[in-house]
Amino acid sequence: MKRRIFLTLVAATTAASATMLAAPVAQAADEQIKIGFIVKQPEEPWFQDEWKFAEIAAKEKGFTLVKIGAPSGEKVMSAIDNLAAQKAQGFVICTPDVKLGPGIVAKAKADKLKMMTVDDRLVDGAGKPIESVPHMGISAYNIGKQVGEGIAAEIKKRGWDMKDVGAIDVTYEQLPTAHDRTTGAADALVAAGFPKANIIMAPQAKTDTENAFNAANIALTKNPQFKHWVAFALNDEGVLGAVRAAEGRGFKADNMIGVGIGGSDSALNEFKKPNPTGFFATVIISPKRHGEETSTLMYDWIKDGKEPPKLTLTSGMLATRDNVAEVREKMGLASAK
Ligand code: FCA
Repeated sequence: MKRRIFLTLVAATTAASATMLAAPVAQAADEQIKIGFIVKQPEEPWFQDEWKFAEIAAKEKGFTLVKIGAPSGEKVMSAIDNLAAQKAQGFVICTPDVKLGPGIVAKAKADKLKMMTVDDRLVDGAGKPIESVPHMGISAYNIGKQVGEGIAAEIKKRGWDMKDVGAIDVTYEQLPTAHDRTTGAADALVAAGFPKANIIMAPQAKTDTENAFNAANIALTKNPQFKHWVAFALNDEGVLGAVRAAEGRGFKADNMIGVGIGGSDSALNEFKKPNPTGFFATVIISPKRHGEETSTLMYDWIKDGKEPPKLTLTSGMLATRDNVAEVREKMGLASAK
């Protein structure tokens, strides 16, 4: 009797170890690396470009990319749960609201997902950046300065008297990177001799063209004294809103110098128009670094346990319709379209 039980146990153990031997293979197939890429405004060309470059990384490294648009806090939270349910191991995110920071960090932790942020850095309850989460953003203040310097150089080239020029400063103060960009632009203008009083703040309610258009219209209506206008904002979409508003009041390419930040389709389509518009230039930033490099960093983290650098700030290059192709080439973006 005892002997029979013993033999049964041996058989059972052997069967179990056979299953265990087979297990790692089955597990490896299940454990395909899956990475989420969550963005706040999926309709914006910049974010489409980020996704496109993230796809390139996914193809090259052989991971699965899950693209999710999440324009609200609720959508972000369900996107993270959804990624966990799909057995993703991590995600890259540009959040719709940086103040969601602590909530997003807690959710990722509860779902055991690695996370890094792109473009917009999360802040804590006191408004300080959450430094424990790896982040890749643009060097916002410096890029803003490039915008302001570009505008100032063009004002001088056209021989405008700066006292006759108004500047539409399309602001979005609740987003630190937006604040830093427009502050950099305003500072550079003032440093070039532009009267500070001629810089008109035009707060936008959302970071899109329509809201910038509405904000710029108010600035234009309230300031009929200016002969010429210039405009800057956190991105190309904001400047396009100001350019369209100015056009509506008769300030066309000859009397408007708008300089954006981005260099995705919003800017490229404007440059492709047969006649120049008030959208004079853009500081091209890199969706390749922000899409391909971030997702590769996440992949290496999941695969090899190598954590991404805590903070990476990328740079940009000013481009007008005349040299946009050349600048895109220099930034390694030429083959992407
Ligand atoms: C922010 C802006 C985007 C883009 C990105 C780099 O998220 O909203 O338009 O400029 O930074």
